Parts: sequence; structure tokens; C-alpha cells
Amino acid sequence: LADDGYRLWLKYDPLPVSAVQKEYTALLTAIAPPPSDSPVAQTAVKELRKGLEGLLNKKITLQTSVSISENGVVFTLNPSAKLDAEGYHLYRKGKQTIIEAKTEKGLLYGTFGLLRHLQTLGSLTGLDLVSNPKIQLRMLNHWDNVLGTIERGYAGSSLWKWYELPERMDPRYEDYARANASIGINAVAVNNVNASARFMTAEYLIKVKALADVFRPYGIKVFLSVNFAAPRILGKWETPELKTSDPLDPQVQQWWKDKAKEIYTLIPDFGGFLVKANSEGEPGPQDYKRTHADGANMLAKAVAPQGGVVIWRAFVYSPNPQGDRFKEAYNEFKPLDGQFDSNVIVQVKNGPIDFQPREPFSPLFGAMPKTPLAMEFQITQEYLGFTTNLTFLASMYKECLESDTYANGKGTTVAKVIDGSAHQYPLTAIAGVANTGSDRNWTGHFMSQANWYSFGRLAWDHGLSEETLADEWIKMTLTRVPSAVKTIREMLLVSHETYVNFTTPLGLHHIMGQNIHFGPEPWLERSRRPDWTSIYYHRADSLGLGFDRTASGSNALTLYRPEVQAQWNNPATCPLPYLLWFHHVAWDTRLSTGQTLWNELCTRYYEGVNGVADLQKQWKSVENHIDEEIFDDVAGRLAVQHREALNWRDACVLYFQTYAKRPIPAPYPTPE
Ligand code: GCW
Repeated sequence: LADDGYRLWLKYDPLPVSAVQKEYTALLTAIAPPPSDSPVAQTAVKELRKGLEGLLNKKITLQTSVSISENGVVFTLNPSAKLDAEGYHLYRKGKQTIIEAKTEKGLLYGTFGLLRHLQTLGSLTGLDLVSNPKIQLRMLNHWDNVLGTIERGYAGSSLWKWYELPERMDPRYEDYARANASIGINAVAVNNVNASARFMTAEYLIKVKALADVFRPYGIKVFLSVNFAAPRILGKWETPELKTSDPLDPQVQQWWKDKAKEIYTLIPDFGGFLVKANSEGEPGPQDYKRTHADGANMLAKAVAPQGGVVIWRAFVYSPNPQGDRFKEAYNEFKPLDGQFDSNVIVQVKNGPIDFQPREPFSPLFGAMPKTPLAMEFQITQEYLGFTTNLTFLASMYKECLESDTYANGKGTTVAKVIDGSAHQYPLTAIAGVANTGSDRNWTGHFMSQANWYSFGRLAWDHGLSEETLADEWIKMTLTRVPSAVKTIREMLLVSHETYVNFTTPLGLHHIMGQNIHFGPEPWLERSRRPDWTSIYYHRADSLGLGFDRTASGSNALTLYRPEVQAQWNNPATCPLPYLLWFHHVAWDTRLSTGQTLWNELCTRYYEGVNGVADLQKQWKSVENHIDEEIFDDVAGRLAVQHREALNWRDACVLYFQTYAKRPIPAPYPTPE
């Protein structure tokens, strides 16, 4: 049967006969469930049995116990184990294979850990694997709307069928929860941050409760994005009528407290609120001359009695032709450090602008020691080629997480900021904007499943390398033939840089098509706002290219620690990936590659396209090892990507040439 991609990495087809497969078959014969009837523990048992029966192609019995001299898997709930609450320890004792954890959730993650070990053909001999999550809240943010559309979603429509809920429960809700649990995701915000106030109505809350009930046995908490003006919008229908959403108004505060109570009655483990306020036209506390802290703290007080948290986004920027959007979030949030209630987390996008193919890390990381900062990555490929481009994002996530903020001196990486170790944050969180949708294979581009997978795994352990993540995903999802694994791994690892090369090389950014954020539009000069044009960002002129963010320009570089500034503020030594982020460079300046800026720019665009052709060749070479349906799907999308890459290259090279007035260097052909 052809594989339609629905099962993601949870494929439990029988393992081919091999030494390890024989080892598994001999050792894993029965399961002794944990002494707990919690739904999460039951999920763990159900998943382990399903996985083993599939992979080993035999019945696995459940036994009340498996003794030390019997082959089998034993779940051990040990509250005094030296593990974090959700961590696990997999090891062998006599003939037993043990999944040990302090909590039922730990057992669930341990189960998926063991299955992953088998799916990637790890040996059971000497098995001794301890794993603890480095970040507490590992979240997906869905930008899903009431009408079933998804903002910046490209894989079909929303998974949530609001009009059917709560009476009809699509079985897919549970499949979704399984997939998330298997990679350690434990929280989801189900609706768009550009939030409809409807999600706060009784009509919708029972729908959300129905989803929460499906997710709970998989260890997943539900959050809701809120419209800050909900009291005013919905208060119109209440008596007495509420005419404001001012966070300092006692009636508004009471409205939110009552709302929180209503939600917690339905969903006792409700996670809390996610808020986009005073950003891109959304309402917020500034509408009433209050600060982000006033707004966040008001909501925080509403959910505090039930242990909820408020995740307040820092994605803010106002139109200022003289200013630099790069600095806006920093300027608005940095002064508020220390003013937020203890159950508020501020969620910051990885870069200072907006999920561009490549951005330096946001200067807020390391700058707010008294406020827990969460990372927001995009998994959906808004600026990364939608579902027609193979772009493995683990490389991009790692580049950001491993960037050094120097906040406490050398080695204070972004990862250490968000995992709480740098500033001892009591709360830690990381969010990925989901790339899932109603497409049969969940993510549109089959290979984009790897981005969902890698996000979850990195949220659990940011120390995992992109090579490891690629390997795991390929073996669990596509093939275990070593030569094919190697080729596909190489494809994944180079894919992000390839995409950057044919779209925004050398630190260019925000030159994409304006409305749908697809394809090139570097020539865009006019828009409703200056910072929604392209020329604002690339600043091409007869002299050169790039945004000067040094002291002679916007001076945004000073938002970083001196050590970071020292790396980036000299155009001669600034790493090339960030060059045009920080410097306006003359066309004839010689770069560290030995080429002039103009020639290097052309080279990157042309080599980017050649890189896509290489991906096509590599994919063709593994054809015999890949399911036919998946092979054809990816091959087709790579061909589309090649066409799109040519379009990017020709559009950008010809456009920038009108300023550079220099020939395209040999051996590259001039576009027609
Ligand atoms: O990247 C931009 C998107 C908007 C999005 C916004 C945000 C949800 O183009 O669609 O709105 O970011 O993150 O709030």
C-alpha cells in the first residue's frame, strides 16, 4: 500500500530481520503496566503496545508483573528517581527493560523515547538513557481562525472543525495529540493570536473543552489566544453594558476573573492566555494609555488562582519612517523588565524583524533578566517558501539557539536564556507556530514534517544537533537504508542555506512579495507603511546595498552586548550571513571570499538555484528506497522549487543590477 504520509514519524511497520530486530523480538515480549490508572499512564501502555506489536509484528501481552528473570518491559513509577517531573530513564535490569519516571507524563515520554530508540535501530544491550526536558512549556501556536482558515497556514484548512464541535469529535484530534506527545510537546494554543473574541464565548468554550479532553491523556494543556478588547466587544451584550477594556478598570478586571473561572470550570488544567496586543492593529492596553505590563498583569491576576500563565507577545512595531523597526520590540519591552507579575512570560520572535529566512537573534534575549522570555519560532514556512520549498528548519533554530548573547559573559547562549539557566527564570517556554493543516500528510510538503518533528525535539532538548534530528526523522519516517539516510540527511542539512542563497543572501531581508509573503518583490517602494516596503530594508543605491545599523546609521547594533557588537560592527569582519543586516556595503568592496559584493551577491543567487538542482538529483538517487507516493510528491515539489528559485534569482539580480550597473560575472548567464 502506498504511504500517504498520514502516520508521520509514528510508523510502526514491521522491522526487517536483522540482529537488532532479533534482539528486540527476544527481549520485548510482554508489558507490565504501571500501578496507576491515570489516563496518561494508560496512554503510555496503549502506545507502547501498539508500537511493539507493529515493529515486531507479534502480539504483546499485558501482565500484572514481569519479573527480573523474564523478558519484558516494566513501567516503574518512582517519585524519588533523580529525574525532572517529565523526564525518564530507560535501562536494563536482569532481563527486564525498564521505563522509569517520577510521573505518568514521564512514563509517556519514556515510552516514546523507547519506541524512537527501536525505530532508529538502537541496541538494547547496555541501554541506559536518561532524558529530561530543558524547557517546561513546549508549545505549538496555531494561527487558526473561527471560519476554519489558518493565517499563514499552507497545508489545507484548520484541523479544528469548530462547527462540528463538540458533538462530533474528528478522530484526527487524537492522532494530532499522539504526534505531539511523541516529540514532547505539552501545550497548544488552538486559535490565532489575531484572536476573535468569539473564543471567549460560552458557545466556543465548550468546543475548546472538547479538544482539551482529547489532548489531556497525551499530557497536553490547552491555551487560548485572547482578543484584548473581548470585554468591550462581548460586554455589549451584557448588563450592565461594558464599554471599555481598560486593564485598570475594576469592571474589566472582574470580567476577566469571571471569564477565567468559567474556563477553569470547564477545563481544570487550562494553561492560560496567549496575547498579541497593540501589534499590527490588534487592541491592547496602550489603547487606554496603559503599558504592556498593565495589560499582562491584569490577565495574569485573573488566571493566577488556578495556576494559569499569561504569555504576552513582544512582536510590536509602529510605523516610523525615520526609525528602525529592528529596535522597536526592544525599546518597548526592555524598560518593562521587572514589572510583570510572576506568572507572565514574554514571548519573543527569534529575530528582531519577522521570521525572515535568516535573522540575527533578537537583542531582547539576554536583556530581560527579570522577565521569563519564551522563544517563538515559526514552523509554518511563511517566508520560507510555503509548501513548495524543502527547507529543513532545525539548522535555523539551532543557529539562533546557539548564538551567544554574552549577557553573563561568554557562553550565555540564547538557549540558556530561554531554558532559564542564564537568569534563573522560574517559568520557561518555547513556542512554534504550527505548520499543520487538514492536508492528508499534515504539512503539505512531506519534508516539512521534519520541521514539526525537529521543533518538538529541540523544545525538549536544545542540545540535540541538526544531524541527529535529521537522522532520527529520516529513519522513523522515510528509510533506514544507510546510503539513502546519508543522502537525505545531506539534503536536509544544506536546504536552509540553499533557500537563503536564492532568496536573501548575505543578510538581505524583507524583500518578499508584500501581501502573501511569497516570491520576490525587492522593488516594492510604496505601501501603507514604510516598514512594509522592500526598499526600507535593502537600501540599494548607486553606491551599494544593505541597512546600516552601525553608529553611522540606525545604531541598532548598540542593543547588543559589546562583545556581540564587536563581532558585527566592522563590515570587514562581520560574518557574511549577517553582513547586509548591519552594513551598507559598496558594490566593489572585496569580501572575505575574495569577490566584490556585487559578484558575491550574484554568485549566491546562482549557486542557490544550482543547489536546488542538486537537491533534485540527490532525491532522484534515493528513489528505490522511498515509498513511491512520497517520492513523487517530493520530486514534484522540488521541481516547483527550482522554478521559484529561478524566479527569485532573476528578479533580484536584475533589480539590484539597476543600481549596481555592473555585469553578471562569468560563468553565469544573464537572465532574459
Ligand atoms: O509574520 C507576521 C505575519 C502575520 C502574523 C504576525 C504575528 C498572526 O505576517 O500574519 O499575524 O506576523 O506574528 O503576529
